[in-house]
Amino acid sequence: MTIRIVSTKPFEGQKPGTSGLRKKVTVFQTPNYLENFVQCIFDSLSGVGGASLVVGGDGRFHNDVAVQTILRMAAANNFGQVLVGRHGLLSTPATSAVIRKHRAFGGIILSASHNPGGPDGDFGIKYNVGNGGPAPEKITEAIYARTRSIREYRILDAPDIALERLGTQTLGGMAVTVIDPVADYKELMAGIFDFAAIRALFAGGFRMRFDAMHAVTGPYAKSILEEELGAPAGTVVNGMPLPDFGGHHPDPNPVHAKELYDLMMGPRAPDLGAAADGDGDRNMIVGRGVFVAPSDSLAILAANAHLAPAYRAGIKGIARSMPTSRAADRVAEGLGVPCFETPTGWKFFGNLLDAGKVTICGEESAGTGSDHVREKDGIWAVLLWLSIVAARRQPVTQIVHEHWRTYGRNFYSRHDYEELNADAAGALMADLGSRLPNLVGTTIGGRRIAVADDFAYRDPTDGSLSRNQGLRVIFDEDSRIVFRLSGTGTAGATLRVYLERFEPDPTRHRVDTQAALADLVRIADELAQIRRRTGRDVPSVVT
Ligand code: VG1
Ligand code: CO
Repeated sequence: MTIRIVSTKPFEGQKPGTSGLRKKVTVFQTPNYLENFVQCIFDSLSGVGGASLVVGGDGRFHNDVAVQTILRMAAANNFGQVLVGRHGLLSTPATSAVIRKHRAFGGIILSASHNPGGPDGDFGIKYNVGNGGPAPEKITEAIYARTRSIREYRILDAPDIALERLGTQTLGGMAVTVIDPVADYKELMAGIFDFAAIRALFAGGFRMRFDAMHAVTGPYAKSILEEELGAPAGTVVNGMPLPDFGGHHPDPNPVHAKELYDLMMGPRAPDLGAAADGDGDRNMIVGRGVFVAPSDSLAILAANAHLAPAYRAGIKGIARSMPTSRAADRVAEGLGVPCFETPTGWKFFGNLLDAGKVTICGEESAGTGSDHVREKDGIWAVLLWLSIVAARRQPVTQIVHEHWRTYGRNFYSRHDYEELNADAAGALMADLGSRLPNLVGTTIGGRRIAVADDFAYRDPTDGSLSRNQGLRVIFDEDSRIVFRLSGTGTAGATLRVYLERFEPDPTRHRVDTQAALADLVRIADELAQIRRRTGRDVPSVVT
């Protein structure tokens, strides 16, 4: 087998966003497009000779082709071993777990997460480092810089690896070990949770529905919930990973997981509804008649984590992304532990977790996780919820309502304006950003602005500074509006408007979220001139 050195030219725009490089499948199918990016990853790392790499993806269209290419390139770039999930499948949190357990040098995850798949959908690739977490900005910036000067890549001329066959095969001088994508992850979960307690919960008649959205979590959920924990067959729906996710967005929210949501709001609702996204790092939790907002879920999981064995001694701290509601801050305060506010994207949690400063992390976009891996973890969140329900012997609804009574409620919603003209969206942000300093101390819609700034974050462990992480407008009486442009979309620009208002009064906790936030929605439009600048009267997605 020979190593070919292929000459190539740089592609525009191979800049990793919030979570890796995401483009249309058709872009990734352009000759050399994937190869260039993979070579730039390898070129940005030192010491890969003889090292091991983990490779897997969420099973979306093009996953199989990309995996074979990456294997051949890893062999040509002197990796010693690749661990790859059977059929090229590995969820994002499982990849993180495998990297850590096998002390791999790093990993490549093929996913565009919650974005739609199929030949006309999206594809993505991201690199994770040796701690199991997404590459920090220093590395993603080096990769991007490299994409602008790349001249050649290395690839082995070799036949495809049989990805359906467990065990070790060789590719040139490199070993390729096909692993069961679920085994290591399941073992990790068994060490964190009291499986016997959850088994007893199901044996006692507790019923749930888990919607895998035809994405990667199907095999994990079936193996853990149904086979290991005794949930009845049929608990997991849409459990077969499909290249086009059955034509849906594998995004676990009330809009895209509508069938599950409607079931949970209806008379035949089981005790718990849950769903996960394309690559298995996000989760949605719904109780009978109550949707648990992701920010609330983070706060509730943090407040109750001690009910699961791994967290029995208490948590060290909580970290949340800046736009995530401040419900978690109240729990941290109550527990007497620190709460960190980071920019959007899981890569910012890695250092805090490595330094042992925090145990639980979360984002408003339905991601929660802990120090067991360095990614958010959908199934973990479901298992922690099940543990809490089993220990407290209360329905989800009651747990949520009691939480609000104890800590107050942070009404929270995100309004997305998708596929905007990128220039118009950029101008909106630039204009608002330039006006922020003058807004402090002024009053709008009867509310006084206490803080208005462009969020910047200095990492407390390595001192690195990340600027332009979202525009914040914080009002006196504990309400807040945040404006950000998405870093994961593939068409035009997406404006995210995050709205939050704290309500201490329990008699007003059952109000509809959108009604509770209605005046903040008006203020957001007045501040940023959303309708005028984007031509949109209403957001495309409200979560
Ligand atoms: C979105 C979410 C962010 C999340 C990111 C990756 O980013 O807002 O919280 O970390 O997706 O999640 P953005 O830049 O579009 O707002 V995943 O599950 O898509 O890897
Ligand atoms: Co995801």
